[in-house]
Amino acid sequence: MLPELDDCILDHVAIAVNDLEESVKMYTDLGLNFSEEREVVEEQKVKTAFAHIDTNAHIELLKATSEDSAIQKFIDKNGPGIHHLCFKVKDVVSKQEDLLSKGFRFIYTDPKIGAGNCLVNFIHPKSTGGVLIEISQKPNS
Ligand code: CMX
Repeated sequence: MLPELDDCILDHVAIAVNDLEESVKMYTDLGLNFSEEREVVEEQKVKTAFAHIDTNAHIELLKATSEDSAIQKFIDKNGPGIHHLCFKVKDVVSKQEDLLSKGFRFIYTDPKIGAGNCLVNFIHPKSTGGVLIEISQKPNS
């Protein structure tokens, strides 16, 4: 049974890449269907490309737009690869409060605007067993 929207629903798996269009081509060859849209998210210092993989979930390719981007730091340390999981939540502020009360550590004190004008925050990988997790609220939801 699908979870209610109050629960976490997989929204995307994000992959850090060195070359956005080369990676779009590779995943397109694998059979993914990318939107033509490319978004620069200034706040996160990234350029993104999205492909639907089912009704809810996407693959997000992330290219750093600056040397001090979290994505560039990740690639410098690990090389390209899976960077984070993102779960869609109904209310990011109340989800963050709930998770803080359960001991999770967040990167930002308050959520920020992310790709697609979503309101987002990230759970530190040190409090999730090594997986960076984004929670995201769609605009006007
Ligand atoms: N997944 C798992 N572990 C990660 C990680 C990732 N994506 N990125 C870093 N880490 C690890 C580091 O390797 C380090 O591990 P060790 O201490 O064992 O070496 C640890 O987390 C903490 O590292 P840090 O030095 O405290 O912090 P970093 O400078 O490496 O930054 C993080 C890590 C998560 C705080 C930073 O990447 C961040 O603020 N992320 C949130 C924002 C973001 O990722 N933006 C890009 C995506 C934007 C989008 O999707 O639109």
